[in-house]
Amino acid sequence: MTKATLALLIHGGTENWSPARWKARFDAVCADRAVHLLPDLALDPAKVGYAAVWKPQPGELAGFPNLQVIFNLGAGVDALIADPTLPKLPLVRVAVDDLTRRMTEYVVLHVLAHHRQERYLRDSQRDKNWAPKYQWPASAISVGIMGLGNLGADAAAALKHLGFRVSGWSRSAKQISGINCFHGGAGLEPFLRQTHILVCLLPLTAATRHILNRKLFAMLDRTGPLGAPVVINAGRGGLQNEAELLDCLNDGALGAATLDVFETEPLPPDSPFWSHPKVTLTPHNAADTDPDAISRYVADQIARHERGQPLHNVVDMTRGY
Ligand code: NDP
Ligand code: OXD
Repeated sequence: MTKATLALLIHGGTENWSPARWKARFDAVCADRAVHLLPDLALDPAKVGYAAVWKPQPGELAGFPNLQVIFNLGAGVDALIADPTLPKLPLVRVAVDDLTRRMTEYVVLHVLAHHRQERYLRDSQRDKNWAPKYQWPASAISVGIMGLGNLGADAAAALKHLGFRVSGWSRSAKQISGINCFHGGAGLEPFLRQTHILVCLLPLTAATRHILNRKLFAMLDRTGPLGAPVVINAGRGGLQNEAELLDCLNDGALGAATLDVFETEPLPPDSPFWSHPKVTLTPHNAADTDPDAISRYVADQIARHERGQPLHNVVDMTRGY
């Protein structure tokens, strides 16, 4: 029997999102299944059973009468959920070790950069200034992670291993060995009050939009060795109120920020974040989705589905993640 076709719909515009590269990887792992890159006028829409997508335009997934499952090629599904034309089918998101490890690398890199005073040291090198500052132990710094899902929990474990005091905040209650866990509305303030470096790995939902704002920053602990609280956001740009974030950096409510994500991406050239002296900026590549790892993940999930087994990591449309 001919297997249902997998349609690939990829808009990205960056090196990692080369449609041809993704097609080659999917061809390799779906050897007995037709894989088509959309748009493809020669493709019979009735043959498409699965779609693997990155940033589809509204309406692009309509018109496939036999579509069964949509696979998002990333972890964050906010843009897909916001599309009212999205077919009402299981939507599967990425949750693979490869992506998780990449995010943990990013979080560790930037927590360490703040903790080890990288900005001061690079400035000192430029100025030929041999003036070491006291180096606090990691145990003097409390890192608070918003979001204790696949990414947050792994980053928390790595930071704990390095000796930081680590806490986390999630929607539901959790018990994670060595991590001080808070949850829900009531847990937010106590979580913030003891946090020096705030790492945001939340999904963007109606409940989390603009959660990173002045009121929240004002609750962070200012008494730590870094002098003022630091924010690292690698979740989504819509989590931060950018005007308030800038004001807080300018007036000292925040000491520094590392930002991988922005409300408008690519970040416009006139954005003040580009040249802000307290901002370390990366172009939404904290954790790239790797075509090798993700194509295998999707192929495995399709095989499970066709054996009648449940799909993993299906998005809960009511929660929004
Ligand atoms: P998960 O769904 O595994 O985890 C999400 C976490 O956020 C959970 O702990 C969840 O709580 C918590 N959460 C959600 N809503 C709330 C809320 N209202 N209040 C408190 N906690 C909440 O997601 P991942 O860890 O896989 O990914 C997180 C996000 O990271 C993605 O949605 C995406 O936006 C972003 N991302 C960014 C990348 C980048 O390169 N910059 C790459 C990959 C992902 P609970 O556990 O109780 O459900
Ligand atoms: C993702 C991302 O959601 O790259 O995977 O942001």
